Amino acid sequence: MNKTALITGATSGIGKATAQILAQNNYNIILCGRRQDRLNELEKELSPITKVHCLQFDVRDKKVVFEKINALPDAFSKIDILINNAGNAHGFEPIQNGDPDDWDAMIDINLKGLLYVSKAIIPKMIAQKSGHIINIGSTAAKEVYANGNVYCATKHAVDAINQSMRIDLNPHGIRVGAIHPGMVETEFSQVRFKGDNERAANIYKGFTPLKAEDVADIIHFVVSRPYHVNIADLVVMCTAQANFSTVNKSS
Ligand code: NDP
Ligand code: 8X3
Repeated sequence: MNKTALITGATSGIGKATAQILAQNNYNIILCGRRQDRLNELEKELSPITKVHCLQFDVRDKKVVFEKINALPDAFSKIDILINNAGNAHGFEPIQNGDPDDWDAMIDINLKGLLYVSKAIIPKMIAQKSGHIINIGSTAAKEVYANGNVYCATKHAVDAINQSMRIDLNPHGIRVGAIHPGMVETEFSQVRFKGDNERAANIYKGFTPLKAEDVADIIHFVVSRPYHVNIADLVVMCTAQANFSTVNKSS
């Protein structure tokens, strides 16, 4: 029987590319995101090759997250793989100039949203005595950088939650691991710079960043290992990047 993967943040970037590669490899997919038009478009693209179901919600909306996950149709109610991917950076300012609304957004989406979705699914995985949770962290989970403050804090928290989940779910035979990408050219910087697309594009000038497909390919590798193999923590950067501020722009 084909496995079912629920992917948050499937309307764009890493999440969308992951839905595409998993669909091509016979996983059933539950696509999550806020933008209904994007969900519809991707469902239309993937439906000819696999079973697809869309869940439209904002991960910050605790009540709706639980309602929608608990109301999944039978064909999608056994979730084998949860990919906690939804998230973004909002703003890029030194801490003294940061906008508290941006801080709320990052803490509520990147951290609390990940917890709500996980809490809605973990009891099902415990009952079925199997499951695989992949938490998308970042190199910002491993280092901090100027102006990254609260985004880095949320990703450090994802790193900590990932480790804690692995310990707490160990008795239940559930696999838990994080993937921490460096710079990936997606809509991420457009969101971080609030629609200043020129500034966003400049971030990736002069070198070859990771593509969403590169990360998706790794996610597919991770989920397709034999069940006794758990890739617990994986950091991936483009060759040009050594850390956030060390990027070889002549490569
Ligand atoms: P994108 O901006 O392309 O995608 C972000 C996704 O998250 C979208 O599908 C968006 O969907 C969803 N999302 C954002 N806010 C919410 C919300 N409140 N509720 C539900 N869904 C939400 O960025 P990426 O693909 O790059 O980012 C995916 C993950 O990878 C994030 O966790 C990010 O932090 C992480 N990451 C990204 C890196 C990069 O350089 N790009 C590097 C390291 C990690 P919608 O707007 O439709 O809700
Ligand atoms: C996103 C990548 O380098 O902006 O997590 O922190 S970075």
